[in-house]
Amino acid sequence: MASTVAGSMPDALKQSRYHMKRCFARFIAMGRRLMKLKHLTEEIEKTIEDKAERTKILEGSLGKIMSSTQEAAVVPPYVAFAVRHNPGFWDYVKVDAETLSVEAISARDYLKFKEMIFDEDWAKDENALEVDFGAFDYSNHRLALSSSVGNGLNFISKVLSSKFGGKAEDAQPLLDYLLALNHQGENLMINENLNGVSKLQAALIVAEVFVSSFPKDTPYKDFEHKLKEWGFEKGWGHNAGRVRETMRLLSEIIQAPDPINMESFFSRLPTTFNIVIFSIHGYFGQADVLGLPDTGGQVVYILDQVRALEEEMLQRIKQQGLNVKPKILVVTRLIPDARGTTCNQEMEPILNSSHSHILRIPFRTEKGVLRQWVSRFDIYPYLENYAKDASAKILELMEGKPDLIIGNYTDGNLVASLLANKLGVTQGTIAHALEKTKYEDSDVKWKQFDSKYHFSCQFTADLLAMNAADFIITSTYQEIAGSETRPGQYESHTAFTMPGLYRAVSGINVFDPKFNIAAPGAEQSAYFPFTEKQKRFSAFRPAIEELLYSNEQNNEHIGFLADRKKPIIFSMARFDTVKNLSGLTEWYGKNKKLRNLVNLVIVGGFFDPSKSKDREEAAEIKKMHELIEKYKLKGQMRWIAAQTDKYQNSELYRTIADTKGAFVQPALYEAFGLTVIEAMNCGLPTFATNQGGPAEIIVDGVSGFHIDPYNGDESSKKIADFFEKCKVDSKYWNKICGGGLKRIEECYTWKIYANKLLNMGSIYGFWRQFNVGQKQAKQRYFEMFYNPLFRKLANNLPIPHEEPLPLATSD
Ligand code: UDP
Ligand code: LCN
Repeated sequence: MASTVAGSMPDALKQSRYHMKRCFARFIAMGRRLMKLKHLTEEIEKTIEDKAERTKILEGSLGKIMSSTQEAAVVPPYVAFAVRHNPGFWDYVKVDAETLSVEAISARDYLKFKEMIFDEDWAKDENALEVDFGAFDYSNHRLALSSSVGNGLNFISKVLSSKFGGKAEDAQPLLDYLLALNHQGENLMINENLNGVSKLQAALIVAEVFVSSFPKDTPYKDFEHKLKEWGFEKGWGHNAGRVRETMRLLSEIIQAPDPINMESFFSRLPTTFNIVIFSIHGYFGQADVLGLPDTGGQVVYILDQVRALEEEMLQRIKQQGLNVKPKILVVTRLIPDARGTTCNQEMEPILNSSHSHILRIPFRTEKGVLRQWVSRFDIYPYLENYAKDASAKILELMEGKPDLIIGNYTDGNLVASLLANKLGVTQGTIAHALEKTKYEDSDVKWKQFDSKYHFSCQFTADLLAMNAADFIITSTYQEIAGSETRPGQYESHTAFTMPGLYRAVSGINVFDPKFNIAAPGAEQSAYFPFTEKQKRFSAFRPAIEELLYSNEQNNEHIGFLADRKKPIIFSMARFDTVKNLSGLTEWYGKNKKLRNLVNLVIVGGFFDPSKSKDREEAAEIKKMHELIEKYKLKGQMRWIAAQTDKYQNSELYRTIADTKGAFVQPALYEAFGLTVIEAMNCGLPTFATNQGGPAEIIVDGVSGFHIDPYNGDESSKKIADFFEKCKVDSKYWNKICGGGLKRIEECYTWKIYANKLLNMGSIYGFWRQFNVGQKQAKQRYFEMFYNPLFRKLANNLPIPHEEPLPLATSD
């Protein structure tokens, strides 16, 4: 696309040439550097001192370009700008600071400018390694509008409709796909007798008339025989009514397809009986694990997801008229030193499911099985062996290949890619939280971060997996393409560079129809409104009373609440830096008004930093102790160690609602934020970070509030204002509570999710065959990077010595 900025910027600069020359002189005066929007604005403010003049310039076309600028790479005499004028749409230009001439440049050249700041030799190396996944985008199947991003399923249904829209023979790929459908070698839907589109078409007409002669609820077995003679197999429906509808759908698709019929036909196909879900790091269990390091929402999400998927699969299989038991395996890591959890057991049935299990496979090194927990940042050297071991076990337990493999987070997604490539199975990925955008400039400054976080491995694995995947599930739009002002997590992988390692000139395209938004829910049998008195888990009341109000200071709680009459503001999270629980404590400590109005309760971590093996957790614990001392919070604040019982936690949210309190989610960045929807489900007004998913979940001022984690004073004021307003307007608290509940009902339930995901499995299973050339080329490219690059990086990571884990306080 032609650069719109290169077109408009010269005129814009010309209009205020005098000031701009001075601004640019200032930009380059400090030599090479990377400037963010805030730096550019500061420099402009310093240069153009006259406020009226400055406002005039910034409100004009130049201001518009500047405000869309994400960053600028200064390499005198040039300043190269990366301008994002809409989600997913980027322009790159370089401006000569002396002459103010403007030239459009490619993403590749822009990245080179950036590299000049951090590693000049690499930038100038003509043979520096470039990654270009875009080179394999043979088809033009790309969305064009920012507003359509994340709607891949719908788009693919439209493309397929247009492909089958002409002659009947166009439907040959669909016929081939149907012919290949089977369950353990037994044909489904049709057999070889119907091996031509016109044969199928004619047979459908006869069969539909035949089936229509039976009452709708006639079971399939009563007319199965005749259909089989004509070449039809099981799978069309459990009774005459359903079979007829499915046949009609296919006839209409062959005659003149439309996207709605297409999606509904694929949703009926018997394609998915066995699903493998990888979630490797952390402690994956059903009790006593939440809040342990690296163990949070992903575990909750997957267990709820599995139950919803199983229910949906059982319903579909029944409606297909089949007698098949679905199988879902959640494949995770077996941790011998399991800290009192079940993570050292190989198999565990998933509670409230009938056909789903957790399968645990240990990490194997040359010295044997690794006993201790490993941080998600250090996990890479084990994954290849893990994939091999998992593959053998899965094939054995499922008695064959799965129909769908879903990965979770970087480690699970990489292993899912390795396995899906090897077995030729449809693959979906879920990031939960891509790490790259959480740390500013983590790509270009990767060398600074690498010893601690191993981003070289992580970003490479992410890139490989997102390209290998047939479809990508996200929880929100912002995860893919961000917001007006902030790039999305996937978008940040479009073009980036890690000088000395590789330059990704085309990493991922957010307009790729593989992206789909399917938001999770919260299990409503646990998270229901505080007003539903008869359902409440009253058995937990004494324990919660103890947790919140007992004066004792022990291993489970410190601090106390002297004034029980005050409402409580509550937060709960893993003790990662990014969760910013210490930030919230500091805001509270500093804001006298807020301290007068409410008490603070924090749930997370434990109290002895020396007992944490997780770097960030230990630092956060220390900081919390310091803040409690500094602001003398004892008496107004209660810090409770991580809580692992979901039902008790749900009652805790409701108890906070009883105090007419609020939930606060202050994260510096939150990919989605399950606690936000848990709190909202319980009817608790919620203040959540404007950085990431919660900004999309909550409509500010209607279903809760947004807060800016980088502006603590403003955020704590907003919370205090809310409680003041509640004092004068007795209905206000209920209004926000009701707004939150309404929002949840409309958008965040597991039923909607499971239906969408199974539809994706079915349609993308066909789509990958439809685009087999591109798929194979990408797979080869994947191998080319995996073998010499990723493997080498992963094998450089240290393997820890065997050593006993320190006892956890919560054990
Ligand atoms: N959680 C918990 N106990 C704790 C901390 C968190 O049960 O001490 C649960 C919380 O209720 C939620 C999940 O862990 O279900 C955290 O998910 P979220 O999406 O908020 O954050 P993540 O930890 O995945 O980054
Ligand atoms: C990981 C996170 O960090 C959260 O933002 C999500 O809610 C959670 O996974 C579930 O997807």
